[in-house]
Amino acid sequence: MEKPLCVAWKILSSHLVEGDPSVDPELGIRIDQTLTQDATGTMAYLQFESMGVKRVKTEISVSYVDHNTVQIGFENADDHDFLQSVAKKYGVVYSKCGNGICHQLHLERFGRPGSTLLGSDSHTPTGGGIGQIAIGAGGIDIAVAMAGGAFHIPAPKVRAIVLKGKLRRGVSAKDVILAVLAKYGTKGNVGWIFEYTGPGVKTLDVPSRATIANMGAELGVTTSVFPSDNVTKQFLAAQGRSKDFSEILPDRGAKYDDSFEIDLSKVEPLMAAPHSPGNIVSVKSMKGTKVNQIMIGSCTNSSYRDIRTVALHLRGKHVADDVEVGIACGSRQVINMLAKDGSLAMLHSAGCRMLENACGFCIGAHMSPRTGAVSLRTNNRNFEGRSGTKSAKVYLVSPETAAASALTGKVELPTEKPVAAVPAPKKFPVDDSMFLYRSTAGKGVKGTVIVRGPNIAPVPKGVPLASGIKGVCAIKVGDKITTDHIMPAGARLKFRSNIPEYAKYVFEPCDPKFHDTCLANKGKGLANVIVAGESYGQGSSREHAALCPMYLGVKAVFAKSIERIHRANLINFGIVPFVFADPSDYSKIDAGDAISLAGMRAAVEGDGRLAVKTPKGEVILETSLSAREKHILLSGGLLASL
Ligand code: MIC
Ligand code: SF4
Repeated sequence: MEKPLCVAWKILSSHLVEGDPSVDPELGIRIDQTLTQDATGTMAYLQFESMGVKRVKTEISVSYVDHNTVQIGFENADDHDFLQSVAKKYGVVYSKCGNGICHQLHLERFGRPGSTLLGSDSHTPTGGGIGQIAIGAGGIDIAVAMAGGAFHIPAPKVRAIVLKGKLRRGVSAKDVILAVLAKYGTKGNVGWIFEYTGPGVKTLDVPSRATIANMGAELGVTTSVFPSDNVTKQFLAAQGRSKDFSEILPDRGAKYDDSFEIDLSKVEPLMAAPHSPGNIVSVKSMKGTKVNQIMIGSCTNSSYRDIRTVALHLRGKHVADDVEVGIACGSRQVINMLAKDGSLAMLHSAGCRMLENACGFCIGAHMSPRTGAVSLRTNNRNFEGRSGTKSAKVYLVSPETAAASALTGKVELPTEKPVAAVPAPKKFPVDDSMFLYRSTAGKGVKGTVIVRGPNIAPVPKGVPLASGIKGVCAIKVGDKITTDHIMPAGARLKFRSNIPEYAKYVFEPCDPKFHDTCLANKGKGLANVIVAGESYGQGSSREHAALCPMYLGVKAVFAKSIERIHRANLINFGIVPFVFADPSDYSKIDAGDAISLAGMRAAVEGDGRLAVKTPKGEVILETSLSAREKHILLSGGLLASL
């Protein structure tokens, strides 16, 4: 790449192993670090095992346990044991359950400016807060990266988000990313990297930058990145990691494909109204709305800075009688700091329920609100039903708005009675005792036997794409179908390591009969097709949203548009991601319609154009595939293609 370069291209070009950004639509990059969490990790490691590689080949790979921590029944504990033994065997660092949430922990202890990080979780871009190119992907892509393979991204366009000024008291990083979401929404950003730059950047500490980068996932971008500057240097020094620091600033005159300026001093407290993180309204406009529940934490807002700010709001006061407040900190480090400075006592005394330092409420695995509740939450997604209560109205807010509202049980403006800013700590207390196998990282321990309880089922493999297939529309869904609709989490999360069992719940919130319909069609030799509207597969990186449909005989998705991670997961599991050449053709297909897929293999081999006959006439579909993607699809998925 030619200078002057922005931060994103500095890191990408130093990791480029395949493709030329000026001509190729797809690039391969070398991955330095990987992370997995337990809910996606079991599949990632099962797939890694089946690749026959002896040990991980990355600079560092970390296996976190933070999602499936409730342990009602044997399933979660089975998964933990499996993950621990795999980590030991293959040279992965294992973060024991109870250590904290993967993104917060990785930022604290491993994130290195200038490196690449690939994680089996869509909020992996949190690492952008420390100057990493950190990307979320499906588990099998992480397995490939752990085995030393490249990761492929569409050659990105980079948008500069130019920050100037300084946030007012009571306004914080969450409001900034909500302002970005207000401008760009949750769709139409596929293929972009958002790079934060400008004089306002230095006014934001690393946890605040991480909050912004984290929720970039909701924009649907490839990732978000901040420069690595003096603020980063101070953060790493305070974590005892000065050796990991390197300065990465944009070159003077760096070129961007687009830019947008935000004057931080003008940002208002904002909230995302039900049921989309892109549905932004001002807190002012909602002031006085009765609230039933307030949940604080998640990988977006669970740093010491965030929870200490909440404690300062609640100090010497009590939460309103008719509101329940739950707080989940991001890590043991955060909890230890809050214990030491008295914040924990302030929060307990104020009547907050202190939860485990895990994903919990964010994924509907704890404290689901009551029927029809208004729940204010500091996490990043408010998809319908994700809280575990379909009728609940979840609003995403900053910790400041959450805390101010907890006191009255109504939506309050945090700028009216702001608390003092929490200064960036000079020294964080470091305790790495729950990171196991650090000394054998990259080497592994010979003779380790992998522990496989009954919850660990073998991973299914796809079959090569046949020609002359007859298909049927197994389901027709609308716009913005998230991976939570396709493959629900919450109470179903414990089946992540058991595909035949988990597959029973595909599309449970949309059509509980989907599983039976698909198996019946499969029994008749028909291929299942999913028909969808805009932004199909928004949200998480869970490859189960492709793997379980593959298991049920789904061979193609016809959508108006498909989100980045989900599209990659579909290809990885041999499901062809088509878009309608004319979006109005969506109305020509209904559930149960016969669809001839006779030319699908030829379309994948050729230019990606497929004409299908439906009862309402011909429909033209398109898919734009790289040679690598064609090979995977024709083979029946990534695992089958190796
Ligand atoms: C999420 O926030 O939706 C999750 C749960 O963390 C997912 C991962 C998963 O489904 O296991 C994600 O963000 O990728
Ligand atoms: Fe966990 Fe929620 Fe973050 Fe996903 S978004 S990693 S469920 S805290």
